[in-house]
Amino acid sequence: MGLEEEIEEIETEIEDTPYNKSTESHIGRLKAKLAEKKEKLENQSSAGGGTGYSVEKTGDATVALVGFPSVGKSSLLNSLTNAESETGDYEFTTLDVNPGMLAHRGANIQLLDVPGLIQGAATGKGDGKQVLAVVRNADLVLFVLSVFEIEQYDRLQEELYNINIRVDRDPPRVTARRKHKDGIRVTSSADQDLDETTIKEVAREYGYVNADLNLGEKVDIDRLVDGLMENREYIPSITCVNKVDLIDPDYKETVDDQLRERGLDPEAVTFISAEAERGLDTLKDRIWEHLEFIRVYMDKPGRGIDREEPLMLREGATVEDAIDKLGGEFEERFRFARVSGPSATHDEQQVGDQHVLQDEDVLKLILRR
Ligand SMILES: Nc1nc2c(ncn2[C@@H]2O[C@H](COP(=O)(O)OP(=O)(O)OP(=O)(O)O)[C@@H](O)[C@H]2O)c(=O)[nH]1
Ligand SMILES: [Mg+2]
Repeated sequence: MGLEEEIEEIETEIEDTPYNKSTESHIGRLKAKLAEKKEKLENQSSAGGGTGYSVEKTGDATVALVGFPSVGKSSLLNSLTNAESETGDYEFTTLDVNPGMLAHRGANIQLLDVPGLIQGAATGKGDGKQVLAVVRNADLVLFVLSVFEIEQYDRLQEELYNINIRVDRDPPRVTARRKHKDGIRVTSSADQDLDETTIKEVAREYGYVNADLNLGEKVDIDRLVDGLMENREYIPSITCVNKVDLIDPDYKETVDDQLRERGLDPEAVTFISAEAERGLDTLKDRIWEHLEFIRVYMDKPGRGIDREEPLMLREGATVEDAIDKLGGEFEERFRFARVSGPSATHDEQQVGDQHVLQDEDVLKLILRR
């Protein structure tokens, strides 16, 4: 039996097993096994040589446009950036990942026009899976929906979930530390619905024999599995609705309802027309805001503080990240840094490379000769 059949069989068994206390640990074991098999399958298919879809990350952040064929992803890329991605009134016009650069509020934002999502993409049929793999490296997912096909949102979520992308979720607060003896010990700072037996079964399925397992939140089986796996990507998202030039104003109410049904707040969703160039400034602002940039002003020897062209970093960035971004010889010659501004306790505070920077800090690097 091939891996794919095995996966299908386990999936069917999970579906057919009613969920209750007496089956919980069995289901837990099955889900753990399923995750493992899926990972194996993924490794097999990515070992099969060049994907042809790897795109180098450039700029200050990367955003992936994710949507079904013909919703207007390429049109949007073209109207937001300098790129010229082919557009067409037939499906699957775009077959490669096309990058474009959006310069907005001091940041260079790389947008990736990802080919239209296809049915079964995440199971590796067609090229869908490799295409979606590009999304894993993005800093933000921009879902593109057509105003008449809001229900596609469900499918997009599902496909990303299946390739281990967790959209709009923080990583589970689950840690597992291997030991040499004493079996699996579970500690938890939250009340758990799951039985300790189930939790241990799942951990054991992952090859933990002796380990301290700490749960910092209430988990269900899926979250627990995610917490034990290392290949999950946690990426924030925003959603836009395209082709609004085609609807009557009255129809907007219907669209709003369809969005709400999916847990989307119509106010937070951006209504645009890539073709009539409507809503694009709002969309740019929202992309910028969700990327959580911070501006760091470099204090350069002999030249003073450069407030014109701040270094664009992301929230949580350290001095080390700043050095990385600057490139060149700074890394080798770095001794320490002096920081003034929001992250500093006082002006010119001396810090090391692990110091976390904040928006509008002034940074001076002290280098070896
Ligand atoms: N009326 C209207 N048509 C649009 C808009 N945006 C795109 N279109 C049209 O929709 C069709 C598909 O647009 P594309 O940009 O090629 O769509 P895509 O999502 O890149 O499609 P694939 O590459 O096949 O995945 C084209 O005929 C566009 O002219 C819009 O805002 N309004
Ligand atoms: Mg396209």
